[in-house]
Amino acid sequence: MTGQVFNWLRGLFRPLHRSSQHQQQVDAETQHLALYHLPLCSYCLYVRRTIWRLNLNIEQRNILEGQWGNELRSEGGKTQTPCLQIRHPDRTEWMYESAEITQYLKQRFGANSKI
Ligand SMILES: N[C@@H](CCC(=O)N[C@@H](CS)C(=O)NCC(=O)O)C(=O)O
Repeated sequence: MTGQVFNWLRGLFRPLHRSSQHQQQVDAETQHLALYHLPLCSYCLYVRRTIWRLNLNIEQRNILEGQWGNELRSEGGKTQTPCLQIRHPDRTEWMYESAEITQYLKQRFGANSKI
């Protein structure tokens, strides 16, 4: 019981560990994702923390820099952050809600995921 509590607590402060082969597989999948965000937005912070916890290499695009703000508005439809861009082979998906994004990432890349 104490061991379970300890593992749970440790998990809160350490990113998910994967074998290097598994991490490479995950890295290949996250190449198709990008997070449009603002550095001080609390919703973005929540998503960035999930990305850190899940040990994901996801490109982060600050909408105050370069073309990212314009691209988010013109292609995603609005400038709200956070927004996860998911590049499928045949289309690009723009996922806007922080709760939906974190749930999607946990399901796809969490400790109990198939990958
Ligand atoms: N319900 C959204 C709220 C996100 C939100 O309000 N983000 C702010 C920045 S912290 C924003 O983009 N505001 C501008 C807008 O909504 O157009 C979520 O949970 O992701």
